[in-house]
Amino acid sequence: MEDERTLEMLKVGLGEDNYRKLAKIDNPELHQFIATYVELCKPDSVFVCADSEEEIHDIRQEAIRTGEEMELAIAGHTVHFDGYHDQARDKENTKFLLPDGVDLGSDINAMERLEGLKEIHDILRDIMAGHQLYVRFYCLGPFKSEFSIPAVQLTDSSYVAHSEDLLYRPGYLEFVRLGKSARFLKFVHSAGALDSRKTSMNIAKRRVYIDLEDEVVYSVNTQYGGNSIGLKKLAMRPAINRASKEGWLTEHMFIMGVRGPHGRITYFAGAFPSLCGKTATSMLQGETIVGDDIAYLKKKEGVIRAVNPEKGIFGIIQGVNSRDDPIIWKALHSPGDVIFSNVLVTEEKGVYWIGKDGGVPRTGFNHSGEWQLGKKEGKGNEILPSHPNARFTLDMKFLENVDSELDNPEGVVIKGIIYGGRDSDTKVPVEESFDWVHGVITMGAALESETTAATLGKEGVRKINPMSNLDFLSIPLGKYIENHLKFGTGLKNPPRIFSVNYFLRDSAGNFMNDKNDKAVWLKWMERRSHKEVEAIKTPTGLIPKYEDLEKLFRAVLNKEYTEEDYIKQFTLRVAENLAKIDRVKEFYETKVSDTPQAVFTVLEEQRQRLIMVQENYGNYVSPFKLS
Ligand code: SPV
Ligand code: MN
Repeated sequence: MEDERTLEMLKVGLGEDNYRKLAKIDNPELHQFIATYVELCKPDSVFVCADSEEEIHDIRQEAIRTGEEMELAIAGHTVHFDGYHDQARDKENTKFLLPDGVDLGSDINAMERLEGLKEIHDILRDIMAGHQLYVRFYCLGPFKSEFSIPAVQLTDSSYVAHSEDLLYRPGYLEFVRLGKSARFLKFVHSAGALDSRKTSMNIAKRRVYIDLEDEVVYSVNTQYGGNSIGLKKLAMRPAINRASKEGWLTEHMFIMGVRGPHGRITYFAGAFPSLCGKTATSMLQGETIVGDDIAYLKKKEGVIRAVNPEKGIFGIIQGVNSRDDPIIWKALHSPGDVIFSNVLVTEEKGVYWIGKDGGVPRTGFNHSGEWQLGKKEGKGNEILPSHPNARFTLDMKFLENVDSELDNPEGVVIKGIIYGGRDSDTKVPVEESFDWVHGVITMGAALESETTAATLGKEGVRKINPMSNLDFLSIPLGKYIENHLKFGTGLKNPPRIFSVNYFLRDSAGNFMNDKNDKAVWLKWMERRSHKEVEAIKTPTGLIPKYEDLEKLFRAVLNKEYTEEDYIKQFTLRVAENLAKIDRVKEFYETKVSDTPQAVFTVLEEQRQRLIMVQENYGNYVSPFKLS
C-alpha cells in the first residue's frame, strides 16, 4: 500500500503537474525515494521530466541560463567548466558504505554504512536551497531488453541532466511500463554551493558514497562528470554487484564492429583504463561503434552477447585531430548538441584543446579563469590551455560510424575480448591468449597501466588495474576474477582474448607505433577470430606472423611494414615479462585475500615458459627465432 503521507507530500510539495507525472508510475518505492530527498535537500523548485522533446530542450536552456554552460559559436555547442580542483574522478572520497561483516578487500575504498549514510545525509540537508531539483528517468540499455536497468537521477545540476540526455536513453516510459516491477538504481547528486563561475566550491566536502544495499549512489559538491553523471561510473558499481549475483558481467569495455572480407562484421569488446586509447579504438574510421565505455555481457544459448548501457560518448578530447580522428573531428565541428568541458574558449567563442590542429591561442578562458600563454598556478607550474582530462559529450547518433545494432534489445554477439594498457616496456603491440583462462588471467587480471589524468593524483605510475575495472569494483577482486573464469565455461566457442599495447617505447623513449597502427591490430584480431591467419606461439601468447602484418599494413593503411619494424615491436622482452609476473603475483598474494588458485598456477606456467626461452635465447628474443 502506498503511504498516503508520501503522496500528499508529493502533491503539495511538487505541484499538480509534477505530481501527475509521478502518479503515472505505479511504484511506491520510487515515490518514497523522491519524497525523502525533496524533503531533505529542500530545493526551491522541483521539475519532474517525462522526457518530452520540449522538456529536454528546456533543461538544456536552463543550463545556459544558470551559467553552468555557455553557448559557443557553432550552433548547439556549449562549454562547461568544473572547478580548478574538480577535474577528474576523486578516488579518495569515493567510498562504498558497507554494513558490519561485509568486506570487499583492502584495495576497495569503503566505510561503515550507517556512519557514511549519516555523514552524507548531513551534507545533503538543505543543500539544494536556491536551486531547482531535476527528477530524471533513464534506461541503462536498449528499451524492452532483459539486459537493461532503469535508473532515476535526482540532481540540482542542469549540466548533469543535460549531459545525461546526450549519454542515456530516456526512461520515463520504461518506468510507466514497468510500474512496481522496476528494479531501479537511484542517484542523488548536488553540485552544492556554486561560486561566481558556477563551479562547485565546497570541494573539501566532495563525496561519492555508494550504498549497495539500497542501490543508491550519492554524489555531492562536485560537477566533474565521472563523479556526478550518476549513470556513468556511479551506476557501474551497483551494476557490477547485480551482475555478480545474477551470473553476468558489467565491464569497463567498448563494443565495436570490425569489418572483415565480404562485408562481414565481427564484434569485439575492449577494456582499457581511462586515457589509454579506448574511445579512439572504438571510433576507428571504417569500423562501427556500439559503445566506447561500458558493456553489459550475458551468456545466451552458448554465446556471449553484449549491450551498451549508454548511447553517447563522454570522451577525452586531448589529442583529437583531423588526421587521426576524422569522425570525432567532424562531429565536433558540425552544428548539433555537443558539450565541451574544461577546454579553452577563445575570444571568437571557438574552442581549443591540447593536440588540436593549428597553433595554440595566446589568450582565452579555461578551467583556471582568464588564461594567457605562460600562466602559472600557485606552485609555479604552467597551466596548460586545456585540462588533459578535458572532454566532449555527444549523442552517438551524430556519428557516421554508429553501428545499426546499438539499440538491439538482444545485444550483439561478442567474438573477441581485448585488454589494453599504457605499458612502455613489456608487452608486444598485439597478442592472443592460448585460451579463455590464460587470457582472463595473464591479460585481464594481470593488466597493468601507467596512471593518467583521468583520476586525481600522480601520473605515470605503473599500477595493476584488473580488467581496467578496479576503480569500479563493488565485489571482492578474487570473486570478480572467478566470475570471469566461470563466464567462459559452457560456451560453444568462447571469444578469443587479446591484449594490445599502443604505448610501447624504444630505449630512447620514443613510441614504437603510430597512433593509427591499431587499425591493423584490429583487422588481425578479426582474421584470427575467423581462423584465417596463423600465429606464432611465444611463452606469453600467440603473436602475428610478419607476412600477415605486412599485407594488412598495406591494405589498411597503405603503409610499408618492414621486417625491422616487426622485429623491434614484437621482440619478446623476457626480463620485463618476468618482472611483470613477479609484480602481479605479489599483488595477488598480498593485496587480495580471495585470489583463485588458477591465477597463481597460470602465472607460474608462464614464468616457466619464459625461463626456458631465456635459457636458450637470452632476454630479447626476435619473433623469427620463435616461429
Ligand atoms: C573514465 O575515466 O574511464 C571515463 C570518464 O570514461 S569518467 O566518467 O570520468 O569515468
Ligand atoms: Mn571509462
